[in-house]
Amino acid sequence: MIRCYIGLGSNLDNPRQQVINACLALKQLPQSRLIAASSLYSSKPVGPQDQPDFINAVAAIDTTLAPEALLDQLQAQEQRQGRVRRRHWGERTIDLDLLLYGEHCILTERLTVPHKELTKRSFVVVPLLEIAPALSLPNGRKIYELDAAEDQSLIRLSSPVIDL
Ligand code: ROI
Repeated sequence: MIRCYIGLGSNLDNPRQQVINACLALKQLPQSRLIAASSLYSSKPVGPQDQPDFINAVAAIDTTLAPEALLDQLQAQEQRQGRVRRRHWGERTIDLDLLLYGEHCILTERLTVPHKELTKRSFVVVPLLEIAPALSLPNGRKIYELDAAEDQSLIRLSSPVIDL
């Protein structure tokens, strides 16, 4: 089993419910087990500012799916939730990003792991810290050492995503 971290984000069509539904879908993934889900966070958009705030969360799963098979599953769920993407760095119904796949570094046409923007984005780092405070990146860097971990602008909503 490989421990993987998945970032969830939405700012369209009832974002809170979109993130909850995606998290419920992670619970049903084949060859996998949902290990943890963070609280929901409200975050200001990174990218164009004339779009709604996002709801973000991070989940941990253990899986025996290969990286691209996992990516297929995540993209299929995005489609099931009617993902629309109106513009680059714009609003979206649901985004499911494979952030980390164990300690592996993966660079293929479809996949860059760790996720390129992971270390810069507080909407990923802060929920990640909540569920895996001691986590290190494949390069040995602790996530609590990242500048993005200090961002105070993220608002943690009281509700946890789902019961495990
Ligand atoms: N901004 C926030 N706050 N949260 C996201 O999940 C998110 N996702 C994106 C872009 C548009 C870059 N900005 C975001 O893909």
